[in-house]
Amino acid sequence: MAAGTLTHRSRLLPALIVLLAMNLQRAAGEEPFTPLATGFSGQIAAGTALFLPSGLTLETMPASLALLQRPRPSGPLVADYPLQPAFSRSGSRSRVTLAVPRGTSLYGTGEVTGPLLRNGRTIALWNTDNFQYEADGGRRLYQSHPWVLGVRPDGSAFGMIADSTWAAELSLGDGIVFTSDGPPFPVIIIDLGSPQDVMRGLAAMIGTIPLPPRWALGYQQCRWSYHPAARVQAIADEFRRRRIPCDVIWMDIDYMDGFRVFTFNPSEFPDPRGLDGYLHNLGFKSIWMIDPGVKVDAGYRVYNSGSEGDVWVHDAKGAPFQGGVWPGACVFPDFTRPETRSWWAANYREFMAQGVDGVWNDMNEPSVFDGPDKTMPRDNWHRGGGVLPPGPHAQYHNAYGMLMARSTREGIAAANPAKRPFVLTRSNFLGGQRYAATWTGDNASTWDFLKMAVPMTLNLGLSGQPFNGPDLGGFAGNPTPELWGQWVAMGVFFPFCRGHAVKGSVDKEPWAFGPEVESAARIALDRRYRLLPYIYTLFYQSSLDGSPVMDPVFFADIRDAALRAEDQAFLLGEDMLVVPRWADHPHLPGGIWRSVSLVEGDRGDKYQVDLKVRGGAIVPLGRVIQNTTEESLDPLTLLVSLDSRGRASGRLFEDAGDGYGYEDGDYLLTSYQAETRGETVVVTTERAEGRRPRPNRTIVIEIVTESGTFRGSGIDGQPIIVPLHQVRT
Ligand code: NBV
Repeated sequence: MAAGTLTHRSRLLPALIVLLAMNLQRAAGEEPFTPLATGFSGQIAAGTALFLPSGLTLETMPASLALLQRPRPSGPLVADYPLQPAFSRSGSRSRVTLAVPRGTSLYGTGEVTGPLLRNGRTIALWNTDNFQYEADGGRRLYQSHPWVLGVRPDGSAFGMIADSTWAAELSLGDGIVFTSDGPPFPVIIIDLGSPQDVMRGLAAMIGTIPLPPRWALGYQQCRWSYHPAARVQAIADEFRRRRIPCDVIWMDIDYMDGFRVFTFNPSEFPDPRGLDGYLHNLGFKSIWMIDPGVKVDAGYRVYNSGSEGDVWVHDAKGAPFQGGVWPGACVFPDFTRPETRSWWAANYREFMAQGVDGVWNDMNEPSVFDGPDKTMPRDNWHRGGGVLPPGPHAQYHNAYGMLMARSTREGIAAANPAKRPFVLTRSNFLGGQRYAATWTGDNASTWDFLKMAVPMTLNLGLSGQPFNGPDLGGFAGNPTPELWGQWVAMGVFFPFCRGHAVKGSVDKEPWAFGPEVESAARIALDRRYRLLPYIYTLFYQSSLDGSPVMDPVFFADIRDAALRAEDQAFLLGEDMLVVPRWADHPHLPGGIWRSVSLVEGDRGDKYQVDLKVRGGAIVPLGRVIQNTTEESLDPLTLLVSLDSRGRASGRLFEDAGDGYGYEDGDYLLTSYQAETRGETVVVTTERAEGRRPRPNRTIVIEIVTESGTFRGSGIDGQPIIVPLHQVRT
């Protein structure tokens, strides 16, 4: 059904759907939901509408944690706005139902197990520490994104935000049904021309990722845990000795003194500053874990200073809630309170002064070993403050990790004001990409988890969180060399690229599986490092407008129905198509896509994905480097794949890689263009933005064609002419 057809029915449909839903509930013996009229609707941006159920007004609507700012309607809703949510209520539960045109493909809904296409799926929004995604059949994981993207058969698209942090269920049967355990909530609908437009529309509402430091796009090596400090050094040395690129080594919980956050184990990590210095000298960054649970210990300064200000979440009786985590009995910062957030942020000052480069917030669902359902009781009490009202844990549970990540980010930004903060959080909420990147928690070293990682990462990207990825190789269990090899070959094309391993498992570093897999890992990582200029440009774009970094294949042709469910292959930006070796009859987009080689040996290696470049694209490549502190852009390589008219274009963003100079113009964004003229291709600089001087460097041109690769070179900024009949490989 086309959007236009729906318009005529838009007044009737919501009522019909509510009636249908009521009948279904009666049959299931549930208390029926009764309709709640729409009290307000108005336009807040082009194609974007705000709907409030009766009882809420623009003045009384609750402050939003997801949205960048309080929506201010610019006018009434256009008369033929095609989508009309229907509100209803049952006791203390509230619901919104949105009819979707027949044939609509649904996506998003955050961090989810199962396929890319979400039609027919139901998930719970209740952030859960879910080891191997076993609890509740994987229907709820560590994060909540009350957001659905819909793509109609004609490629036009829309999305719906149900703006509530309360425990909820999101069901995508015939339509979209979001049922919250809390009071009625605002709904925002974004109806625009394409899914890409809708993603930009979502970003206009919830913000984008801040531009990460460039090093955060490199490969990262983790394990629970590398300890003592000498082991960390040995791992770092090994990467450099074997010439396997890596930018970050991670410190998991065992570096702490008895799992007390903001402390270092005096015998195993007596000199964290020295260790960080050692890593920095080798071109590594260090990331250290901080959990939310603070050990109840009268001799511990963090516990004492927190208790002085009573920064903790309270139980239903008004006393600081205590629950067991790694250190034993813990109290938990109440991040809804501005005072708590500043106290928490201040703890990072001394911590970061040890040379720490980034922070990893784990266990922040929050995970409480001895609590109900492994978290806090729902009637625990958050005191709020500022724009956030006080409320029970059932209201703030899903936002706990996001508020923690926000406070962490503020803390490390204040400690190192000249650097871009890097925070990784396990738990988060819609809009939380403003504060932290994420990984998809405790997956396992199995083929199923490897395959599931693709749709999971894609759907998170389609929910406003582009900077994410799984534990490469799988966290729990022991992978076979074959599995680990496949995982790294694919994983180097994920936005966040980190290998990790559970305590007690076999070694999972790139060299741990024998020479064949080590060589495959080196080739795969060399491919990522060559692509970093392209990937960094994608992140820059994402930081501007919310475009995902890793895209579903259907983004290449939004009208091709065959692509809508493809979730083995994926796109990295618009120009690169990644087809994993294990992909079984993937549906690939039409048009010109040419397989390319980025490093020696990648074409013949049995693990490497088939990497294709779109006809019409110019992809900037750097040199193979061991880490991002090395200069990689001289020579700069432009990989040119001509379209059917013999043309191509592409962009490169470059800047200092850290800090905020780029906000004042210290960057260079170059658009390169290639055009066929007779028997030659001429590559020119079409446009440049930013006031960073153009480096005096060599450009190597590689024109990939069906009959081989033609090469040429020249000086950046000057036209380069490549004959199409000479040197080719
Ligand atoms: O801190 C230990 C682990 C960590 O390695 C993992 O990445 C987190 O998801 N952490 C969970 C706590 C224990 C997991 C069983």
